[in-house]
Amino acid sequence: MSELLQKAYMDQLVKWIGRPCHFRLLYKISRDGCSAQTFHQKCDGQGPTVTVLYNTNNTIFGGYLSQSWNSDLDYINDANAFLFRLQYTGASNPLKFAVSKAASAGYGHSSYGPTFGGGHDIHTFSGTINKSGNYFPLNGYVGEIGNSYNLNGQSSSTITNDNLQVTDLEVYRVIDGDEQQIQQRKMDKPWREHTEWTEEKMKEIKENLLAYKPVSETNVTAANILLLGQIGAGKSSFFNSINSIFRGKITSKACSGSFEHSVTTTYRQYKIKDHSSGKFLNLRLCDSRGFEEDCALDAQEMSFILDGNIPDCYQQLNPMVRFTPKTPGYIKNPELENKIHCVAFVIDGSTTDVMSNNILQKIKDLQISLNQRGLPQIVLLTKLDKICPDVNNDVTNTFTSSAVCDAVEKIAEILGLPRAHVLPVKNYENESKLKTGVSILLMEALERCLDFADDYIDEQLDKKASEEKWPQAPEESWLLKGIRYLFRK
Ligand SMILES: Nc1nc2c(ncn2[C@@H]2O[C@H](COP(=O)(O)OP(=O)(O)OP(=O)(O)O)[C@@H](O)[C@H]2O)c(=O)[nH]1
Ligand SMILES: [Mg+2]
Repeated sequence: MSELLQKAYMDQLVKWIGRPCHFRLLYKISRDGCSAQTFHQKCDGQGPTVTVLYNTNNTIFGGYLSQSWNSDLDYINDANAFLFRLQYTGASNPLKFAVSKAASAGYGHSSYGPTFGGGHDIHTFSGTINKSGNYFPLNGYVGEIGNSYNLNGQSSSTITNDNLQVTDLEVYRVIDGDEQQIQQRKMDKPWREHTEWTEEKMKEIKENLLAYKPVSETNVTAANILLLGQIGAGKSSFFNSINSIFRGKITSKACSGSFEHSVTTTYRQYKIKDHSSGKFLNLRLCDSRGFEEDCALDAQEMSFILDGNIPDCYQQLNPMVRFTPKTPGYIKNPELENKIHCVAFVIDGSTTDVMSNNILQKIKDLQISLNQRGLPQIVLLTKLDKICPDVNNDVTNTFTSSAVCDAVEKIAEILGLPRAHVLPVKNYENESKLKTGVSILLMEALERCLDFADDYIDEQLDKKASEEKWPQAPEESWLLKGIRYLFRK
């Protein structure tokens, strides 16, 4: 994703606003599309906001309103509003322009993007603007700047270069309080019940996992859990972390890291071996290529993975080369044993605020085919340590951290899943030794995946039993179909 306001500029805005506050991104045209409708959907009624424009001269400017945006076709009265310039033609050059006519500080119009001042001082755009090359040619104007704001000797050209070709436009909600303090805010009561964080508890969960067998009355020997999500979200690290726990030391069997393209290029159905007993757990963690911003998901390939047609170790090297029934290794008649039994979306908890629409759409499209198959979905919310400094110090603070609670609620809402389906985890990534708390959180998440997988396997058995009891009507012959067609009303 392109621009995101630099910390130094955020600090400058906090100084101008004049009270401890921080920012949460509400709307970003490069992510959400440039349309007045979307702007109002995301920003109306959200309280104080900062609007930031980044033009192709490398100038950053915008405006602050302490009152909410609305679509009332009326001016917004705001004595605290101001316009600002943060950077001019590539160089940091911050200036604040206080409102001079508070009664017309902003203008709320359902067909307009963010608009400041009577006249208007800054009218960003109206309707919908399509991207042209690497910028959005906004159809508003900045030539009237100075009508409702005091320009202190500056002009539209020294504030904006008279240029409304922007690489991005962002609107941030201004939230009272210092971010660090808010992130560290401890809740009086845990937001989710959690038992103990003891060594005994860890052993107990480990034993439960070792004793796990998929629901009886099937020939399914292992539950298949598919890890899906954006590149770099921590899919391979989740497998490595679980593997480390049963290995008794930190290992990194699956390649992990941060690159522009997915580090994982081979579809793997990893088994996990408990090194103290030499036994394998009755589950497979299926690790796959990460979703990429500019690369379409191959729906057919995904169906093959879900339905168990794709073998272990299939190279997903080139997303342009499709897997077909002719590809060597294709499993023609997969059994329930080969199918995926639970899907775990692995989502980087530190990016829930800036997840692109593109990636979200990919997940939502996928959810449709998962729902059609009745496949249970879970979210493994990773990188908790990056969401909350307290959790970074000690993961046993996870369930009293308001920042983690917010992230869980947010992702549950975005994906339309119950909050209980979102499981916060911290992968082993920087540790040299196993830690009780980290392992408990990871293993509890795995236990939940297995519960869900069991539900699915059970449901498939029920379905099969009722199909055997009530066989489906045989397919109508073409002759009958033809007769029915001829005599239809
Ligand atoms: N701080 C922190 N970093 C993590 C966590 N989980 C994973 N990482 C780091 O995030 C980066 C990406 O992790 P991977 O496990 O390779 O991510 P992936 O989802 O498998 O990515 P692709 O295979 O590229 O699709 C690595 O540098 C990991 O060390 C976590 O819980 N906390
Ligand atoms: Mg990976």
